[in-house]
Amino acid sequence: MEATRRAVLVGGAAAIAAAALPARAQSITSLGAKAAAKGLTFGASFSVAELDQSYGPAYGAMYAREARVLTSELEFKMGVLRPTADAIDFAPADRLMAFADTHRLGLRGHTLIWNDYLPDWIHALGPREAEDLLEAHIVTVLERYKDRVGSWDVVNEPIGPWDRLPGNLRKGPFLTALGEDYIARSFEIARRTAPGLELVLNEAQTESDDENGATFRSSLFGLVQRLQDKGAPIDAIGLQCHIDSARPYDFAKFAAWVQSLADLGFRILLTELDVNDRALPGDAAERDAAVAKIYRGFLSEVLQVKAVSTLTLWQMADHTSWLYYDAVQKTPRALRRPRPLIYDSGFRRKRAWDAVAEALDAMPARDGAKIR
Ligand code: 9MR
Repeated sequence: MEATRRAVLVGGAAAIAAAALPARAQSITSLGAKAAAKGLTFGASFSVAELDQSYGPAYGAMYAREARVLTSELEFKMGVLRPTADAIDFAPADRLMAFADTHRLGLRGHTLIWNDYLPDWIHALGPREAEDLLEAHIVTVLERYKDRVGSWDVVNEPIGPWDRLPGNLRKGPFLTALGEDYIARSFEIARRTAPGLELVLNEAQTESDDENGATFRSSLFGLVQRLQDKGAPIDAIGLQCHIDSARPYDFAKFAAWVQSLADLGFRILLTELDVNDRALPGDAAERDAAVAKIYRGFLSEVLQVKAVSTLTLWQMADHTSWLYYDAVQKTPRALRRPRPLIYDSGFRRKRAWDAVAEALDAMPARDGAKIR
């Protein structure tokens, strides 16, 4: 019964073939299984709206096969949950829970508090109202989902050097209302509301070996130390890792910095890995090889850091990437489309899949991992 239902959901010969394999042979070929064998959690961001596309069944099957944890790409964002001041729309998040339940997948919540991508009504709030919303929002969402979503990006992207504020903090209604304290406050509310959840501070743009990367690294490091001094209950630091082929990188140097962050006493999550291929060759095969090389180079260094406990990609198939949607919107007629991920738009594994698989096979096991 189970095999039949799965095969129907997948809707493809590949899945029927996979269902016929013995359990071990089947699981060892997935990235989720490879990572789990070393004590690392592997997954990707997921959008329930993709399930409604013609390719929805193949999309769902890919996650069921490869991932052990899903990150909500949109479903917990304030723009989706709180489109207006007096309504909360839990339907997309509930649908995500249902998908994860069906496939027995873990969940990461992204994100509770973010000073960006907010509906206009939140930007219009006064400081007192923003403070009240911060508390009410964290409590409401965690009360509802705490038993199901074990890890949360409590605060996303606190750093924004372009705003030229003290500490290079990113401006927005929550910073305006509470100053830097909005961050510690968010973590305290989350811990108080739902002890036992993994509480993560998530940040972008720390990876590149240029001035921008250096600014993000030092600003984040300083912020994290100040938060630690205050006793803010932060369990882990999330590093997004949107690698951009147009920027310079020194992955060994970056890994050393990740280790220094871990040495402060944090677990590290690589939360949004993908590779922007904009500076790579036009030819798709050549580009796929170059993208794979970047995945390999990056992961072979960063996964050496044993404090890295989770690796999540930002989507898994090229055509569902934010980079792809962005490109379609900006250049609707262009023939070239981004190929930033490990599956192509026909849900075929790309060379980047092999690169990730090899890096997972080669990395050291995490402490306490049960090697099978
Ligand atoms: O991929 C997400 C895209 O579909 C949304 O329009 C956008 C705004 O909500 O957010 C994108 O995801 C971002 C994530 O939430 C935070 N880090 C950067 C991600 C890519 O922009």
